Amino acid sequence: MTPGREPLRDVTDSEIRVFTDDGVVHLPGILPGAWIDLLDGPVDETIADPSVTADLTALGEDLAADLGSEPLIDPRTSGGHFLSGVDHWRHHEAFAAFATASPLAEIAGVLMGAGHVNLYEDSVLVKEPGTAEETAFHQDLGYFHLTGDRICTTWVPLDRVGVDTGAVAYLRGSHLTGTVYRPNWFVTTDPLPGTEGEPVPSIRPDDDHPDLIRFEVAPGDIVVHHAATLHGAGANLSPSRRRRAISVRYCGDGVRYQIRPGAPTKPHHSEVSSGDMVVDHPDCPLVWTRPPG
Ligand SMILES: O=C(O)CCC(=O)C(=O)O
Repeated sequence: MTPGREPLRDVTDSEIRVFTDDGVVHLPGILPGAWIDLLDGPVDETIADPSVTADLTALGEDLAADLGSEPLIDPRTSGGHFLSGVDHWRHHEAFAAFATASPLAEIAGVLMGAGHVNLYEDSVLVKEPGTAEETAFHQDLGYFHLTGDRICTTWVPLDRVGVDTGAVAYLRGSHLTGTVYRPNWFVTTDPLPGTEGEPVPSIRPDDDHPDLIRFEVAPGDIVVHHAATLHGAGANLSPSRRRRAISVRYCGDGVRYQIRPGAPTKPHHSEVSSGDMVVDHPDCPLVWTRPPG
């Protein structure tokens, strides 16, 4: 049976303020364990299937060989793989339930002060034990064909994650600058060909920077960041601990399509133009509406 939409607790006013001011907030103990249990098997199934998941470790090696790119590697470890896929909700019942009928959409809507929420996409992001690749600093907005303020990512860990196993690091307040940064390959800082935007500032997840923040998280916690917040993640230095996470990305009222050259497209993007309002569509469904009152 699919677990329900009820979170374990409400989002507090102070958490809404932190999200608004910092562009990221850690919500401990909010997601019922039944959702984690439901996703455990599907995530492993997904990363075992190369038709739906990319091996970003191999991609980094290919980019280094073909383009002379420099993968962002932590030399203290090797042997693990960074695996990632996108839009699993379109093909897999458990991912679809999680993205459309879990507490996530309401949590995103409340944090964004939205009247309604549409699903943009989901991603699986796994760093197996000994994964040397960092996640290059980037801003989600440059990958999304969207513009507006109410766009966010909910990062949901399936394992305990700390600094040594690939915690995500966020540049506090970076969502407030209005800058759109050029998307990169995730495992190198090279921009995706044909994309536009400002170059991402040179930051590594363990830089000693006063505004760089990371969270120790456990299953049941969620970290939500604004789509304009700069972030990246460390390597997984552990020889035995996995770092599995699912990101589900949402947008709310006031958000319009903005077709960004070179960024990855989805089927319905060919049917819309820059400036069109995001409305309910099978590829970008309405998943939450604020109750009256
Ligand atoms: O999990 C990671 O390594 C990066 C996550 C991320 O960049 C995202 O979900 O937007």
